[in-house]
Amino acid sequence: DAGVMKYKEMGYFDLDYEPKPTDVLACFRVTPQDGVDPEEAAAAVAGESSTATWTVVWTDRLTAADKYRAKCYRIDPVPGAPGSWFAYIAYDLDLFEPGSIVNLSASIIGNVFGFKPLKALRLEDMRLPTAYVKTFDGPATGIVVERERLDKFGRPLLGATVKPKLGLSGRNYGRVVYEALKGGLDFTKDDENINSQPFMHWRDRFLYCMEAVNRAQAMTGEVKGTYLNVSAGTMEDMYERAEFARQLGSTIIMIDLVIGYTAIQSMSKWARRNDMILHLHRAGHSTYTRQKTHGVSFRVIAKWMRLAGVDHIHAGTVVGKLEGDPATTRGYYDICREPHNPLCLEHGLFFEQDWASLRRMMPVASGGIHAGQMHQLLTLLGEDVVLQFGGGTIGHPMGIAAGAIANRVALEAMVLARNEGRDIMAEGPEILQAAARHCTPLAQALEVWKDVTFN
Ligand code: CAP
Ligand code: MG
Repeated sequence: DAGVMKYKEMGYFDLDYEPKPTDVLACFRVTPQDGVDPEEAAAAVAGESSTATWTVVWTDRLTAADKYRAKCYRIDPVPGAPGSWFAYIAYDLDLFEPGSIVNLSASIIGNVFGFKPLKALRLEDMRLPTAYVKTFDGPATGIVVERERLDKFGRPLLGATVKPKLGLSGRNYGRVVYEALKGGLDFTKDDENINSQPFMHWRDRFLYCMEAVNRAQAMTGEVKGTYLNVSAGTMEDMYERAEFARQLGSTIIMIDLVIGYTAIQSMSKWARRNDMILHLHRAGHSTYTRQKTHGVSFRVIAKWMRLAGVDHIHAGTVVGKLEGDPATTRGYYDICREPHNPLCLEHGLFFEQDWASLRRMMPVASGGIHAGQMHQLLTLLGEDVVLQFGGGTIGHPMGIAAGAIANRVALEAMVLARNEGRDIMAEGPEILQAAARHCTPLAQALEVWKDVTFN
């Protein structure tokens, strides 16, 4: 019954409160049930995500309640969406255990999303104060060191997810990796649901993949990598797999978001100790990031992951098969790559955020992209990004190596044109066609996928 809510009266709503530089700030999109006062609903969100229960408790007076209570300090109607409000809430730093995403998330998204007086609730963004950011190590490797280890500069990196997703045996899987790397890709990658199934034990996959990496390196004289997915049912299994990848000389390992925040932080610490690049596939995120009125924005997940310390993170493509508009995606990329994010509502950034020297994450663009989109990808996503073509490499009519050649030539032609000062967005198709006159695999790729757009 909404009538019993007295969160405002209990001090969880204070428009005069000025957030301290050390406060953790959150912006929620609140959609109250019909008849519920929006200010009361916003105060309830502050209450439930900090100290409150549904009634005053006797022990309240045994705490510094004024300090521990979160406060809704600002509330604005959501433009163009009657019935929804952006509620800004401040939390004292003392409410959070240092260096623990699990503790942060247990507070901020722990109970409050199921609260009856709310029709829907979405965590839009957070400001993490420097004092809190500094309790995390951040990415183990970061963009600068990754480029140095790979000896690759001045262009996006190229990758491919091995397809079909499931069912290849270890030996055939290794063949795909070899062909793709030999053709010109920098990386190949396990898919999110490749672990240790009956058709391919993880140890076989690692052995065949690393054999492919070593042969491709010898063949091309370039550093190559393959993201070995170490995600597993227990930490013990994950450490064992990561350790084996290290022994085989892999530069990079992969984890899935679904392993959970604690496991991600543990793997990040392992990666830091072992000089390993850590790739994160955001498997599962759309279950709670996609709806505009309910859930958690991916920008919040990206911020948490930079704290937790992954080096690569899937962050969208704009032009591919998966949901994502240009302005919002730009916001995600800025969270990954910038030392400091100014407030920018157009890109969905509700707060200024300083990263306090935490290393930068390499965003990964993946999902339904192909060589014919190279000008769009470079223009929209910039240079510090991994462009990953799964179907767009392995689906090439002349084979996997041809698919890789097509992507590498398209990329290099585009970077060259950009460096010559040409407007690649406008002239992109022309630049690709010109390059394709000297590269049959590219000509074939442009022809087969010419009509493939997902917009
Ligand atoms: C891409 C992919 C990736 C998604 C993840 C897939 O394959 O392997 O999992 O791109 O999405 O299974 O769809 P293709 P996101 O290159 O063949 O499309 O990066 O947005 O998290
Ligand atoms: Mg996949």
